[in-house]
Amino acid sequence: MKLESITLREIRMPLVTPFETSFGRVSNRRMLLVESKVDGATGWGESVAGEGPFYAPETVETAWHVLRDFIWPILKDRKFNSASEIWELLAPIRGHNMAKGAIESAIWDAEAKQKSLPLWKLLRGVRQEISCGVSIGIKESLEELAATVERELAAGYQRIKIKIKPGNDIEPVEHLRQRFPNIRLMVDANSAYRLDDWAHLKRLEAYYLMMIEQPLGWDDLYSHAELQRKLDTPICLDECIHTDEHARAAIELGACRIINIKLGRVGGYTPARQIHDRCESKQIPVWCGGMLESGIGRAHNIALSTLSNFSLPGDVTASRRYWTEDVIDPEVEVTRQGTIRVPDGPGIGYAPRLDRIEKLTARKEILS
Ligand code: OSB
Ligand code: MG
Repeated sequence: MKLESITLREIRMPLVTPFETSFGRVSNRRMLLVESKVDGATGWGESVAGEGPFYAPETVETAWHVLRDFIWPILKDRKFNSASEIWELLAPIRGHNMAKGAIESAIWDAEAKQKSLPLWKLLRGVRQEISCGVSIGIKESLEELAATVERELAAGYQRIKIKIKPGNDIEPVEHLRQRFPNIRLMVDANSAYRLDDWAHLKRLEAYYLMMIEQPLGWDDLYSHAELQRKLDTPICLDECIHTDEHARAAIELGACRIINIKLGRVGGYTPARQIHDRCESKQIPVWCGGMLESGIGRAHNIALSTLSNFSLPGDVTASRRYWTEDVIDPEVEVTRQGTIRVPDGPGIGYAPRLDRIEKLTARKEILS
């Protein structure tokens, strides 16, 4: 196989409602899409880098720079046998996983299309329907939060995750537990606490949460191990797990009992599957996180979620929760049971809407 060209596009899309986490609020998403041509087949990927370096060190700008100036020169004219070799070819570049994940996933899509196979089958996925939960941002009031939860439950979603931060944690959790005693509930702090806050975090244990996601420092495995020893509730790591080595360390240190896998955070399908397989062998369940993706990234998250150890509902949801109109056809839809039926078409199984993508494009560069 040979990569003939890549097209980088930055698209801008306003969110249906602003999304607030402990590290900030986003109303307009900027997303970098990668279109790759491999032996005549076209594959699509999305970089999940944010507008600023607040979730992870990368941004839309750094991803663009690294794709154009470092990744493209390595991959152009390079022969490879399958997309599974791309990750290793990019090993000389340290970090920049979101840039790597965007192109790596695009090449997987192209390979699947070339073989007329759904991507999830090429990846060794085992399920045709995935379970969905929702991630709900920090809200102005408890009433607004409860109304949002009510709506998502009515839509069928199987578990509720709310964002928390210091000063906005115990109260919303207590309120939701009183109102919805039996739902599967969890929280995500996006690194807003310090180990010193452990006694405060322990108060959350009164509300039987499924897990507490990423309470401490974005790269601080050791403190999470100390915290996990003090808590009965499982810690789930997100930000901390950017390599398979970090996953290994986290598991061996006892820093978490669950891992959230995001394609972009770990650099693509090859590392995502390594982490998935490692967790499976250690009986650590995983689920697929989300990064407010357009339909392209959403489609990839669906394919990833078909792997066997994705045994907990993920943050992969219907297009309409975030976008008035998505960039794929059909849009991602969720059943009344809170599941997504995995498409059976070749590649990601959703067609990019080129007309709409072109309209949303703020800049574009073709490398060939
Ligand atoms: O921590 O999972 C996170 C969104 C942006 C950055 C980080 C996170 C999130 C979400 C949203 O929780 C998940 C989604 O795409 O629905
Ligand atoms: Mg998270």
